[in-house]
Amino acid sequence: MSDGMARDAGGKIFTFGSYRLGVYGPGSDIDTLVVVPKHVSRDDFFTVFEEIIRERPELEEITSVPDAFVPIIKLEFAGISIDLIFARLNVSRIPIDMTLEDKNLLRNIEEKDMRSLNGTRVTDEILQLVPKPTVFKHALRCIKMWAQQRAVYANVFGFPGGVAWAMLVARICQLYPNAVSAVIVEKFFHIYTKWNWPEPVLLKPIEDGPLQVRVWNPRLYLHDRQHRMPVITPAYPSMCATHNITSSTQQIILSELERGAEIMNQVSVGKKNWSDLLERHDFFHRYKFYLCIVAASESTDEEHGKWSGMIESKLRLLVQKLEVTEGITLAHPYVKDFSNTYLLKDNKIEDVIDAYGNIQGEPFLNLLATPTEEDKDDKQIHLTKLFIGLEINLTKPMNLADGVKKLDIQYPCSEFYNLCKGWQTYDENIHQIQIKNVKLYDLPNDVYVEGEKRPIKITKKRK
Ligand code: 3AT
Ligand code: MN
Ligand code: MN
Repeated sequence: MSDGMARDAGGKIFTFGSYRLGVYGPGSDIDTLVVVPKHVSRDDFFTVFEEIIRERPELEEITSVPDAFVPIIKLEFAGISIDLIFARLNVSRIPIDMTLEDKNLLRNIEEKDMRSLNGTRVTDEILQLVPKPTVFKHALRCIKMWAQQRAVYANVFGFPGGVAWAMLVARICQLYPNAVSAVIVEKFFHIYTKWNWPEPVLLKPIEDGPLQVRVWNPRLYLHDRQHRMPVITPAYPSMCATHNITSSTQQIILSELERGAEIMNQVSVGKKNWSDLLERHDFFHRYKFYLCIVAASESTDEEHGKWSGMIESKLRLLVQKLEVTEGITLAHPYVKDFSNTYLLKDNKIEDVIDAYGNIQGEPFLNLLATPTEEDKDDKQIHLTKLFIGLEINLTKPMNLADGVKKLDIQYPCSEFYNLCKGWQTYDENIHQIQIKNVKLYDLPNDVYVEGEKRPIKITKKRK
């Protein structure tokens, strides 16, 4: 192809995610989609294009994952995190004024390309479907901040993620096209506390399309009928963005919405402030019993990331197993993990894992050194811990051996171990997993943020 022809064939960069929606913060990345005409291959993206980027002096870090579900190149470029994904369309030219809304663009393209296009197609449609984009953005910023503070923002752990919260806010904007952002936020809480779940939240009627792909349809698919709080993406093929919500996380989301509605009522009569709405959650004060799930590896940071990431992605399955365990009324997953790396020296790996995740182990852990640049090749252990808060009701007679009521979580835990150990690249010499019971007063110190006081046990003195 001549230079002139190549230039005419074009290509275009789109964005999606929080950057596209205009709700990014200091920690956000720029989610970017590169769209190319049919003569450019995905292979070119990961070879030719990647090399061009690698030669740039602004480049600080680069990781490419060509065989991911959505293949991606992650960059730190001039101090900015950028996620780059790629889609090749079945057209010979990509003009500069091209948009991606036409669903016929999805014809005769590969599945990976279709998945890559989805993020931009969804965010673009959301912005088109709200009456006043600026009102929407400001209201969404508030809801995002609320959801983060209240620990109900995390798709992997069974809460709505960024796209789902965006669509939930967008629907309220449609219902009140003339409202300002503060009113949208207030209506948000009032409408969703009264919503008739599992009635879906839709921004427009679900469309049919030209492809052999599944579109969300609870009448047709049992799977879709099981969605408890469906929030449906507008772009063809419509999907449910809240697939991961379980019975427990639904209960938690609903009670947070109730709290929000109540505070909004009080704000409107001047008894409370907006800052009360955005108060930090009390997850590590709220339950008497917690489970701490520890993922550990004796290998590289990157290897550990894969192992702990896999466990995180399966955590909601443990939550679902716990939910149906007798004596457990709620299994509440926390939305963040905590990680540490220690030099192993002469210590046994089992001892480190045993000490990790409760306050009793802290004196021992504090004696271990964390690796520096110098000893990065020495033997080290990477640890990640996750928490599930348990609400327990043992009023029903159960396991009455010795007349003592006891909660038995062996079965869900061993099922979870098996699930994790069934991972394709599981290696028992490298990967470890442990689930331990931790009582409220035994939680480790690092779960509390600066300025947050850990709960103190009030022991009644006998007179
Ligand atoms: P930040 O402001 O960047 O923290 P965000 O909403 O932009 O929030 P992300 O950058 O993590 O969040 O994700 C942007 C979009 O990329 C959301 C979703 O459509 C897609 N995405 C993110 N993670 C995955 C994933 N693991 N698999 C598929 N799509 C994903
Ligand atoms: Mn992003
Ligand atoms: Mn991203």
